[in-house]
Amino acid sequence: MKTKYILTAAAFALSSVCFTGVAFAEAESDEPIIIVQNNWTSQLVLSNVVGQLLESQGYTVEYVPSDSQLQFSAITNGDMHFQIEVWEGSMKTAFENAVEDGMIDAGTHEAVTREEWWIPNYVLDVCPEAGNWEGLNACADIFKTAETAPMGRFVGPPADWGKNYAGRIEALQMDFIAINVGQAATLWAELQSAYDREEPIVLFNWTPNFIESKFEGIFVDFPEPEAACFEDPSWGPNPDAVDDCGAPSSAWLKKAMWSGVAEEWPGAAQIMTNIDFNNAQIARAALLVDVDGMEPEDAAALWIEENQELVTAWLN
Ligand code: TMO
Repeated sequence: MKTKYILTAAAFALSSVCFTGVAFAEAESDEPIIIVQNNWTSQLVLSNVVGQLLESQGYTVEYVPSDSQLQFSAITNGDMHFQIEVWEGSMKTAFENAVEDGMIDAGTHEAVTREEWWIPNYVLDVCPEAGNWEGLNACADIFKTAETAPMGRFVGPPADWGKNYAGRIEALQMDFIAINVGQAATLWAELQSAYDREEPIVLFNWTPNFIESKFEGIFVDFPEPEAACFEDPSWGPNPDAVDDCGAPSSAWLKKAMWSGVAEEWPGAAQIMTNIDFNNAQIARAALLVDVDGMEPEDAAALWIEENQELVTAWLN
């Protein structure tokens, strides 16, 4: 029943936007447009949104999985063509290096993002200053597990998300050990299990995400990063170390495009440039999968159906 409804919704969504681009699509390359996919939910849904919109205009689309750091060289040299979610907090350096090598910065989303250590609000009952890294560190003991004792456990992201929390912990001389999960689902399973029992937990999280609709909590503030944090040991709380800062608390989300797209598929390049997500739209995409249990393709079709006016504007 559910699937049928979704497919019908998708058919409606696509039929109503279909006619707008057929004329220009005919003059363009028949080669498939390769859309990069990463291993977190909003990216999987929104990459499908892009793909389904391009298909509605007559383009052929392929999805290829890639690593959030290594993807940029593939986009630079044309092996892959488009990435919908480039997060400043974890990908800025790899992205900017690729742009220097000729990859196209296809624009900044309206969304404001953050990727950082995060605690449920109930942690503040037992550690009122935990919203700041020094206050959190003073309570490291309550986060210890058999694996990390006497240090606290920080539940970190999969290694391919380009974060080096062990380095930050060392630079800030914190009493924590980063235990990285293998996949995003494990982050949420650890959170759910702690949350159900109101056990202290500090884990990697980001916004926009489905988390904010399901769990109450806050990001932990670290020193705001500046270029000097990574180059100049004297900068920041530790005068003898680089990396003694957090990720930006108010960060950009960008799109990345192969430089050849504008020539091969000019209409598609225009659509990719037009696409612009806000926080609520991205959180909704994640929620359809992580809370409602939909497959990313079906979630994308429903998302398009829910945002007809918006997508029509992008396509015209
Ligand atoms: C790139 N991510 C949103 C998972 O931090």
